[in-house]
Amino acid sequence: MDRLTKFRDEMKKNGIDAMVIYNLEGSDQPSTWYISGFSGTHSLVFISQENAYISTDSRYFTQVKEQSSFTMFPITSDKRVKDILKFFIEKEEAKILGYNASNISVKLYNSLFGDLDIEEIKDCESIIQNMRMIKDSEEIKNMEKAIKISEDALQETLNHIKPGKSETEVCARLEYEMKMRGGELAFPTIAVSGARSALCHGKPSNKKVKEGEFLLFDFGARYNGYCADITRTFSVGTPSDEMVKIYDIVYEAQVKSVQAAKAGVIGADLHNVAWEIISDAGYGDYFGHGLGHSLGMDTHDGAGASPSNKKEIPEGAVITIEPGIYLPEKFGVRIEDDVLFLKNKNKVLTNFDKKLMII
Ligand SMILES: [Mn+2]
Repeated sequence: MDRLTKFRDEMKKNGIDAMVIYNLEGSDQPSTWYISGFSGTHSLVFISQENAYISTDSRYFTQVKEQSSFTMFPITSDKRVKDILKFFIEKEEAKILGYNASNISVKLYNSLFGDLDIEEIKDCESIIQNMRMIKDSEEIKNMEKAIKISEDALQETLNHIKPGKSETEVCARLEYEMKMRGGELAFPTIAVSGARSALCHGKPSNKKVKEGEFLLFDFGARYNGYCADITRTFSVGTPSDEMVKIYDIVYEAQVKSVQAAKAGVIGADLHNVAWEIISDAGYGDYFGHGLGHSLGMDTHDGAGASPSNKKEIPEGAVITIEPGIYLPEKFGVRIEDDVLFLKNKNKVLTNFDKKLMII
């Protein structure tokens, strides 16, 4: 079944006549791209059972026709977004609308939906989120390509790391290598070393990388709309005994969690596989985040292996598995793979070696 047909089935189940997806300067670019094919940063998508429309402004008139099969209505200075939305509603006689709540600010909600001639408008973002969570083979290919770009870039970057280089420099090298291979950045790269590696989402600084420190990269390319998200922690020169000990615990937690990953597992249960190993080793207080999240057109595009997710992870989901231990003022270790959940098994999409590597 194609995406639009499936989407319309779900619209019926949710009792809506039409779905509105408004993408303002990229605010809902992934869902817009997913359902309409249009990857630009400004558009109004309107889907009813009979028709599918897309509106954009003059920056994108050529691009939208190339990318989307939806009927195009141009946004112009005398036909603003609101006028076009009213026109769609009237034309399709839509009384109950759905929209993607997370990607609309209160201000935008009021200006866009404030005085429409409709009965109801409700949050239906779960429709597209649930669909996006389950990847088809084409999507997996794009993710594998994004991962390949990322891993090749990391491999090359290792040749350029020496004590004395700053975090910013090695970060720039990694991002350059991803871009040179045709990738965009899925998110700003994390490259942190020494005590700064204990900052889970630290920003690269001008701190210089030193012998006997960890250097942690959390990074990923985006290819054709799909993201990679990988973390590797390297030892620059010989690690201390404590560094090796912590790395081994994280490594074991990561490997065991990957082994337990398969379709149907409850997100929180999978998180607990890692948490118990880390906690039994005495470091439970230093693993503060969820084990992993759904990955796709967004870096965090749905529920994953977190303590709060009591639902089963569906077949076809790609979830990151990324336990970590962060010792404040000392160092941190995280190892992250991207894992495709299948019936009774999984496929680890990342290939980069994850044993402790000394560089
Ligand atoms: Mn991640």
